[in-house]
Amino acid sequence: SQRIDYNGLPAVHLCSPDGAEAIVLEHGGHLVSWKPANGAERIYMSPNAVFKEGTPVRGGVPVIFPQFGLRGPLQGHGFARRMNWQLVDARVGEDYALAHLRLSDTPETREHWPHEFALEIAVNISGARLDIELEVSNTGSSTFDFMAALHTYLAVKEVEECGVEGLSGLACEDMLTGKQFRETKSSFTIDQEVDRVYHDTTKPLMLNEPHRGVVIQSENMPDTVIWNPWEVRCAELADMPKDGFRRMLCVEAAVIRDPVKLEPGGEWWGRQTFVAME
Ligand code: TA6
Repeated sequence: SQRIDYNGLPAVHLCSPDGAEAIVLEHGGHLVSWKPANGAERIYMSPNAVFKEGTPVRGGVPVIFPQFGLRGPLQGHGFARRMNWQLVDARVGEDYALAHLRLSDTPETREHWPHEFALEIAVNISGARLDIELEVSNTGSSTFDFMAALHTYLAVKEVEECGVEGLSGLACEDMLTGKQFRETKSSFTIDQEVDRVYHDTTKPLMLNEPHRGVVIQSENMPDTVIWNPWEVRCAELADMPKDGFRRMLCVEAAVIRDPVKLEPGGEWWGRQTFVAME
C-alpha cells in the first residue's frame, strides 16, 4: 500500500496480498476505486468528476455528514465530503489491507456546525469483500444530532439490466413524489429516475447484473437510499457525462429518518459491507 497522487489529490492505494485493491482520497475520506481479488472495478467514478479542494467528487463513496441532502440548514449533504481528511493509518496483513482516515472539527466546520467532533473512516479490503466503517465521536461538551450516509456509487455495465433484491416488504419514502409506500416487488428494476429512502433495511441486499452481482449489507445504518438520476437529471449534472446514469447505481447505507443523538464523550459507528460475486 502506498501514497499516490490521484488526479492531483493525495490518496492511498491499498493492495491486499490476495489481489484486492482500493484507492481512498484524503479529500472527503472518499473511496474512489475498489477491485475485489481477481475482479474488475466495482465503483463508478464519473469521467467528468472535479478533483478540487472544497468540491464534492462525483462517484466513489462520498461520506455524508452531518446532514443528508437538504434536510436541514447546511449545504447539500453536509460538509464532510468537501473537507480534507487525514490518513492516520494504512496497514497490510496476510489477506487484507486497510486504511483509517480522520476528520476533526476546525474553525471552518464550526462555522457551518457549532460542534466538536471526530470522524473516522475505516476502509478494509480482503478477497471479494469491502468494509467501509464510519465512526463519529462527540469530543465537545454539548449533545448533537446528525445524519450520515455512505453515498456509494456502484459501477454497472447497463443499469436497465440490473435488479435490486431484498427490499420487498420495506417501508419506503419516494423522494420524487413525496409519497410513502411499502415495497411489494421482490426484484426492483431501474428504468427511470429513482430517488428512494427505504427504512429498516437490516437484511442483505443483492444488486444483480447479467453475469455478476454484489451483496450489500449495512449495520447501524437503518436506511438505504437507491438513487439514479436517469437521463434528464443526469444532463443537469455538470460533472456527469450524458450517458453516465447508465453506468451507475447508488446504493447508500444511511441514517436519515431518525438522526443519531450523541452526548458528550459518546461514540457511534455504522458500516456498509460489499461482497462481489463474479
Ligand atoms: O442520495 C440521493 C441524493 O440525495 C439525490 O437526491 C441526488 O441529488 C444525489 O443525492 C446527489 O447529490 P449531490 O449533492 O451529490 O449532487
